[in-house]
Amino acid sequence: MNIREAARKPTPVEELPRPMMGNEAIARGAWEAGVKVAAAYPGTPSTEILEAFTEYSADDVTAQWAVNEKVSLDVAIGAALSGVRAMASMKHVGLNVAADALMSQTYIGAHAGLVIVVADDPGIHSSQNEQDTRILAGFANCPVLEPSDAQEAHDLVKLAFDISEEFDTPVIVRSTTRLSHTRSPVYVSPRQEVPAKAFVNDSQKTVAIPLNARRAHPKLIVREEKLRAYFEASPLTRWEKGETRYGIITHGTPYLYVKEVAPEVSVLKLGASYPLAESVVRDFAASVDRLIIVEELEPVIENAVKAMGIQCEGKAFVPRCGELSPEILRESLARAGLMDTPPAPPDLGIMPLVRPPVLCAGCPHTSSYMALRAIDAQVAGDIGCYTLAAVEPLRSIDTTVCMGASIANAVGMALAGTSERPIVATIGDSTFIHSGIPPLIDAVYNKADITVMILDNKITAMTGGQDHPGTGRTLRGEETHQIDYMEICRAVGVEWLKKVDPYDVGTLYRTLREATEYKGVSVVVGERPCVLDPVRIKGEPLSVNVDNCVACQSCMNLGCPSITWTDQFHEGHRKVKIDTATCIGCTLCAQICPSDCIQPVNA
Ligand SMILES: Cc1ncc(C[n+]2csc(CCOP(=O)(O)OP(=O)(O)O)c2C)c(N)n1
Repeated sequence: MNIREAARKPTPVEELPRPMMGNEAIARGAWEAGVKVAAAYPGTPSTEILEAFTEYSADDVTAQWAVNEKVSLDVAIGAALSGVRAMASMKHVGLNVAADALMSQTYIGAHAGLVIVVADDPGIHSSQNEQDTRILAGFANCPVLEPSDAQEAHDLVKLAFDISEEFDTPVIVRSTTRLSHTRSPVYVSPRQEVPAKAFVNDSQKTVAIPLNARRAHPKLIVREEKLRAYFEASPLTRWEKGETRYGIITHGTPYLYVKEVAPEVSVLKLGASYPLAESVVRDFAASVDRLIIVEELEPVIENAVKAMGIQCEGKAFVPRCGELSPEILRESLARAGLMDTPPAPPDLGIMPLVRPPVLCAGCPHTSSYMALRAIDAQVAGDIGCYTLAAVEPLRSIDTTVCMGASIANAVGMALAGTSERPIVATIGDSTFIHSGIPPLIDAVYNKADITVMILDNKITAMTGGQDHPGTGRTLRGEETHQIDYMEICRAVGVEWLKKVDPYDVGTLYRTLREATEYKGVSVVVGERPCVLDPVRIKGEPLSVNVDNCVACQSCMNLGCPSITWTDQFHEGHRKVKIDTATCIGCTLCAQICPSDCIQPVNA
């Protein structure tokens, strides 16, 4: 019996599989498993998991955006301890935010099923690092299941709920960008209603005080051994017999690359990478002449196998950074002398156009960063679409560390006293709610001398436009209380506070200059909705009167993708034009044009 047969219960009602993205399959699997509560904070590549729950009835599952990942996990924990199946989903760096809860919850247990889906981003397609969740999971003694495709993602999420309840532990299901965002066929089943249990009602178990934690820690280690025995006997650990000249232990999506590149060799597929199915690994190792570990990112399996005293090779040939692919695996196995070096791809003599990511035409963040550059601010940035202002032509962000870091980074910069420039923290609305409020309190409390600019575009734009408490709408589009940033700032003691429209360039410049001249914490809220959400905003486009253009190229400093070069010159400098199909008529370029040559098309 393979994993699919083990996990697929009852018999599927649909004979034909549905094409599903990994993230949709994860939500479907959770829904089928009877999940009652699902919470998440958006983050690529995990965002669509929670969004997919809107396909299902709110009577089946309450799915909601949390303000950050820790809150999402805490909500799921509360629900599981209250007796219903619950899930939190997040991107890999989200688990850092939720780690405090995870580290104690593995001591406490799950009661009803508690599943945490974490989507890693090998290759850093859309993240600030490429950390490997398996390390944090091992650190927390939390079992990890690793699907290879959408069907397994669906099946393993269901199985994860069963494991969680049977072993009384949270279970992590680890996805990656490739799996989360790839569509493949999935056989689905009906929902299984799981009766709610009573609230756990055992404070010795659920109150993490030293006395209880001291008792829980040894139990956690016993549980790890039970889980190991379970994975050793489980179809999750699949030995596919083949040639034994060398054998490969692998996991997750790399399994698919192994089957493509070396279909003839013996493979041990680990559907659970923590704890390791030790006895099977030993038998497998003894059955092959050379043991190769093919894993994406860190040598987690390799180190565990070596710690068992078994000789194996992995990261000596397989890259530790970046995403694997069949091509990279072929090169790795060639480096190990296990196959011929693949021929170099033919030189087609053409290079794909290099297109760096840019802020959208009309993005309200653009003028804020132009203004900050103009006043020569030292800018502690944060994470969001606006991070693109770190590169040319806006090039006005000096640091970006992680979500919510900007304000406290600015406090530190001001304390260091090494800069003559005004210190400004810039932070998006969603990020401010995620983790910007405590550092603002800290700044006021410690009498910092900084300016904070909240870039309120009324959406979580970076991850595709999710609602949050500042939009006044829930995941399912219902109206709810809408946060007022001015009120929050006043409540924490900010005394210099102004709201501006980033499309009003003159007022924006003046306000930022005044704010930075203030001694203490000043806050500027730049309020203007994202041009892409909820519907693409499009006003009357602008055009350049080329005859009047003096080629000063000031408008080019906006980095607006609608402004392009012409073949005409003025005193040796190239003139510009506006692509009216993409221009949304924000007028930022017209406002900064010194020769007044930019006007609405129909003016
Ligand atoms: C801990 C963590 N969670 C989630 C993300 C993914 N992420 C990056 S920026 C961002 C929020 C962006 O929204 P906002 O601050 O409103 O800025 P915008 O993109 O709208 O300009 C999110 C959710 C992340 N990088 N780190």
